Amino acid sequence: MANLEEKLNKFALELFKIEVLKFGDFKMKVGINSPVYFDLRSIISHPKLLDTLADLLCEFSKDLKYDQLCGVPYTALPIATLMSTKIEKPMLVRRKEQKAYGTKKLIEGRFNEGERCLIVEDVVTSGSSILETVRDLRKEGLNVTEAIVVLDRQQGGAENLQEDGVQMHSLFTIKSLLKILLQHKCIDQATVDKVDVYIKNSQIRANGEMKNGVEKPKNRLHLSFTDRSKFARNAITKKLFELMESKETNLCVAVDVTDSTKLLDIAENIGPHICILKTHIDILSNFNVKLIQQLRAIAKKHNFLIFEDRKFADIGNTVKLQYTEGVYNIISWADIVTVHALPGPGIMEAIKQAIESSENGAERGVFVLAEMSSANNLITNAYSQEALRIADQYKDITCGIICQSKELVSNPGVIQLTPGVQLNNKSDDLGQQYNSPEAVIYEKGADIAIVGRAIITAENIKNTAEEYRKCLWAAYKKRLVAG
Ligand code: 5BU
Repeated sequence: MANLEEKLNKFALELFKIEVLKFGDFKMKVGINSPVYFDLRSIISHPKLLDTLADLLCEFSKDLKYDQLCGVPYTALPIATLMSTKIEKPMLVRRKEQKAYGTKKLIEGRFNEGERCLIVEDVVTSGSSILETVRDLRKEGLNVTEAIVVLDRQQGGAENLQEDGVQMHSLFTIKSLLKILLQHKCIDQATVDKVDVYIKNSQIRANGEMKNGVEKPKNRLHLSFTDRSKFARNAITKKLFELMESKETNLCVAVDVTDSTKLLDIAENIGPHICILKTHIDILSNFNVKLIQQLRAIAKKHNFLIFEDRKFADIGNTVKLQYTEGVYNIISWADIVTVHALPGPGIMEAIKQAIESSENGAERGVFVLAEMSSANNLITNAYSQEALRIADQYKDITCGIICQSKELVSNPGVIQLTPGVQLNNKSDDLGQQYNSPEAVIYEKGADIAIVGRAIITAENIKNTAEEYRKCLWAAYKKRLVAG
C-alpha cells in the first residue's frame, strides 16, 4: 500500500491535470495579483478525485480529536460531507447569510455546547474565511481549535489562525505542491521562482492588510482626485477627475425641468460650480436639436460634462437603438449615460459597440447603477455585487457607479456618484430619501453628489449651487485629511 506521501504526489498530479492550478496573473480577494491560482471548485466534476481527496483528508486528520465537522462554504461543503459519511461523524453547515424567515439559524445541524468542531477548508490565504466560520461556531458554544485544509498558500494564514487559537493542518503548502509539479516537469523553475517572490512579498494579516512588501492599493476615499486620475481606466474618467480638481467641484446638478429655455438658463447659472450637469431629456416639452447645440456650447464654456440619466434597462439591441437613434440621438451629445445592469452584460456590450463605432469613441462613458436612493427599492446586495462585476468587465467604458454606500467602490479609478442630497428635507412624498452633502461625501463615500431640487427650485439658483459646491468640496477635503 502506498504511504501518504506517495498518495499526495499522485493526487497533486491529478489536480494539475484537471487544471485546479493555474499560472498567470490573478486578482485575489485581498487585493494583490498572484502568479498562481488554486481553484478546487471544479473537483465536483471529477467524483473519483473528490472521493480520493476526502480519503486523503480523513487519513491526514485521523489523530485529531473532534465531535463535529464543518466545511467552510461553498467549495469545502461537498468535501466535508464525504468525510463525514466516511468517518461517521456528524457535520454542521454554517449559512453564509442568515435566513430571513423561520428559525433565523446560522448553523444547521444538531450539536451540544462545548463539542469540538473540526473546520474543513479548500485553500487558505489570509485565513479570514475560516475565521468568519470559527466566530459563528464559537458564538453557538462550539469548541473550535483546529482546521484541516487542502492548500496553505503560505501567505500568513496559519499565523493569523494561530493568533485566534486555531491550529491549521494542510495537505499541501504551495511550495510542497510546486515542488511535486517541478519534479514531474509539469512546471519550470522560473514559475517556482516567481511564486517564491510573490509569497515573500504578500504576507497578509487577517484583516486584509499587508504585513510587508507590496502595499495594498490605497483606499480611494483618502486619495485626491488628481492622484486617482492616474488610476482612471478610460479617457473620459480621467477628464472628469481632472476637471473636478481644477474647478474644485464634486457637484453634479440634476436639472429636472420641462422647459428648454429654463434648462439653458440654469446651465448658464450653475456652469461655473459644477463638474456634471445631469439631464432627463425626455421630460422636456419643447426639445429640439438647437437646444443640444446650445447646451454643449455652455458645457464647453464652463468646462462641465453632460450626463443623460437615461437608465437604460432593455436588451442590448434595443438599448443600442435607444442610445444612437431617435429624436434624442443621445450618443451624439451626452458624455455619460446611466445603465441598469439588470439585463446582464449584453447591455454594456451594446453601449460599448455603439461607442466604438461612433466618431466620439474615446469621449463617451457610462455610470452603472448599483443602488437606488428611493425607499423600499427592490435592489438586493447580491444584485449590487453583480452590477459591480459587470461594470468591472466593461472597465473601458465605465466611469463610475451610482450607489449609496462606500463599500461598493474600492478601485481608485472608479467614481462613486450618489443622489438623494438635500440640506433641508429628509424625503419627498414619492419615496426619495435625502442625506446632507457632508454625510453623502464623508459617510456614504460619494465622490460626486447629485443634487436636484434643492438647487433648481431655490430662489437664487446660482448662489445655492455655489453653497452646495463649497460644502461638498469641504467634505471631500476633510475626507482626504482623515486618511
Ligand atoms: P432630487 O431633486 O435631488 O431628488 O433629484 C435627484 C435626481 O437623481 C433625479 O434626477 C433622479 O432621477 C436621480 N436619481 C435619484 O434620485 N436616485 C437614484 O437612486 C438614482 C437617480 Br440612480
